[in-house]
Amino acid sequence: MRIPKSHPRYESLVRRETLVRAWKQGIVVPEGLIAHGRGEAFDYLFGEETTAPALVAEKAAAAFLVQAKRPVLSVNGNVAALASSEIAGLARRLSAVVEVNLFHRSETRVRRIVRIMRDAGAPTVLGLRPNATIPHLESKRAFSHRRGVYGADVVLVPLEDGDRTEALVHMGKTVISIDLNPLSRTSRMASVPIVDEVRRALPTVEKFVQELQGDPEETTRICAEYDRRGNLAAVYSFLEWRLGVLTRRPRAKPRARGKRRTRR
Ligand code: PTJ
Repeated sequence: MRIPKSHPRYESLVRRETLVRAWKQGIVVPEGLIAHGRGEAFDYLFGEETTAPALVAEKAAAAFLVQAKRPVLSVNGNVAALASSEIAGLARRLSAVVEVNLFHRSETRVRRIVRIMRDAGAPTVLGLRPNATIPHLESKRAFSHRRGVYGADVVLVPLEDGDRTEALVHMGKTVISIDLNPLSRTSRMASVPIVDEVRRALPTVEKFVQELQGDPEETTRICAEYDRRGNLAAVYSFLEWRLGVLTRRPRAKPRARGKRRTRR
């Protein structure tokens, strides 16, 4: 479908079309379209902008990624469809491994997504022939790689499910999530929950990585001072404030139509 550029929701409609195309190509699963709708609903509440608390989390995420010895970026169908070049850019900057890790796993889908990530320029992309299993995880997300998520010290998990986030945290990893739903188990379990849209969050994290790579003192300070509870509380306060603003906004007066009524 051709979307006119003048449409007030052009960006959002293009993103939907991208996902539908990726679904037709067998990259995104139907459940991924549902997940996207949930994300969009939360993004409306945030005003479709990166909030101040999200920016703080994005800087903290960058600091943990810069300090990491074995950083790994996890990619699923939605992320490959929406943000392959952003993930590849971040992977290059960090010399990080990308692992394709799917909830609705099939070898065909993994192969397709590995190819997308390689074409986008990610230096090392794992996913096929997993050689490790994440403990206490019953879904197919458990299939992993020793050089990938399984062996990582810091893992970035955009659009994740709560089970794996919890399992990775229990393995002692620093888990950075990107999820527009601040109430999801992922956001509540992650070591650094970023509550922002994936395509807005990733370039911002990369920009902070670039800054912090030249500033080890500041990187150490941010990692030491980051307060995940305080940051999530700030996200909830932001939502409260925004809903309050929307409730109090005065209604526009209806325009008078036709003849003006004369007062008697
Ligand atoms: O490709 P697969 O097989 O690994 O499956 C991928 C999905 C996304 C279907 C799977 O991981 C899943 O079911 O995820 P959930 O549990 O629905 O969680 C996805 C979360 O991502 C939800 O909380 C959404 O609010 C959030 N989300 C959706 N779109 C975006 C988003 N967060 C940030 N940016 C988005 N564009």
